[in-house]
Amino acid sequence: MSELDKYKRFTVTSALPYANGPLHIGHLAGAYIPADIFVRHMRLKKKDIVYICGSDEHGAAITIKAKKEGITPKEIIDKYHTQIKTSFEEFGISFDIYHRTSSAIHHELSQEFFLNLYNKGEFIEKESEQYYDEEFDQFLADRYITGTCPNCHNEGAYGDQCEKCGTSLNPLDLINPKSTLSGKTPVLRVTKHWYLPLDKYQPWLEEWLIEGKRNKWKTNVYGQCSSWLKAGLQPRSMTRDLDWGIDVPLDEAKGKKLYVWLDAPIGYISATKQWALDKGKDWEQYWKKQDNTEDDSYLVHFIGKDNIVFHCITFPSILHAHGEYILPQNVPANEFLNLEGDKLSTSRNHAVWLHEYLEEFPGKQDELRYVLTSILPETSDSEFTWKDYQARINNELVAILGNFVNRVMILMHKYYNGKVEGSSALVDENLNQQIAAIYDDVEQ
Ligand code: B3M
Ligand code: ZN
Repeated sequence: MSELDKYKRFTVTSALPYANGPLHIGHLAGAYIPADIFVRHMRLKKKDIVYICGSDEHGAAITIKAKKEGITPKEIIDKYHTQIKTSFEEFGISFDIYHRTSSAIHHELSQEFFLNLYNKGEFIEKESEQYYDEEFDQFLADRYITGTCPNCHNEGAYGDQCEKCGTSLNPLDLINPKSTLSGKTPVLRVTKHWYLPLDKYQPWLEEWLIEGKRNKWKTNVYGQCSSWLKAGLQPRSMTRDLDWGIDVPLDEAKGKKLYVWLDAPIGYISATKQWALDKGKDWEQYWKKQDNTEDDSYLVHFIGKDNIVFHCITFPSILHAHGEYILPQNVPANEFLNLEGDKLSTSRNHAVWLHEYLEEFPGKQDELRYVLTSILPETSDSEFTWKDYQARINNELVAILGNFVNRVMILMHKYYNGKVEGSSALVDENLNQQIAAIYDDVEQ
């Protein structure tokens, strides 16, 4: 028995990967294998469960990649959505639906959420000065501006972060800023945006999260959330001056798009809607509060540690402000997986790419799943090496598991005509109890 057994339904999500590049082993170990294990376990227990994922197809992550490859954002998302979906299928990640945020059903639901909060007067409307590229005639998203880091003087810092010293930045903090579009120095122009008042939700977050999740959430997740709340939350802009994304559904916001982190988590809900339409189910049972009773659906988000703030603070605040939705019961974020002594890195091509693994080790998906499961970075960063991969497969899968199965088969054939019959009544009672206890341990 686990404490989860009291819930009627389970809504399980894995982070929506950006459709701007292939997947690597770090993705699998962070948010997909752990969720898939949980979901398969709950399905074996005959639970009512839905496992949701899809491609995140908006934001500067997509437009920057399109510019790099010299094709349109639409071509980028179509290309990588297909590749990512295939990799997940090949590795047996058993989503009930793998959806996409470019779909009409998702655009509509995201706009509905924005309007719900707008009509309640939740947003703060604010004009501020932001960098503008006069040659390209557009405002510059944080990632479109580079300059010198005021902290460590690295010359290639981005508008939102210096990757060298890790400091989180504002574009206006950069010394000698340059547009990555034209290479020129951008100018400041006034623009209007709609901000989510996270400071206003802070007292509620202290109660729901800091009080309510103490000793319930993983310490790495709880610790990060506490330090943000301790530092004090600030309003966060939910709109952007971008030409790719979901339109802000207001006349006065022509040409503006929803901030990608407003729409992406809503992608979990729109994907559930699509799944329910396809399967004749009621999506609201998996997402909305039912009859004012205690939550009877258990919502859990599997993510990597870089997404904690959005899943533990921003998205719950949006759901809370909306009012009709359940909140995540748990957000078991994993730390990072390193490769051969170094951080996984897309830009330096330091990764084991899933599509390449599938070509070079055909039919060996379970071997990789086994090794990654053994080293999941659940409490701290962990390390993948090919030597360890080889040793775990040879010594554990082949020698221990293979040998165990082989012996059982031999004894079964020798003494029981190759059939497993009878019942646990034939087994020593003490041994039966030990077996049951192991099952509980494993479940915990
Ligand atoms: N696409 C960020 C990432 O891939 C983002 C996650 C969205 S989950 C709603 O790390
Ligand atoms: Zn720096």
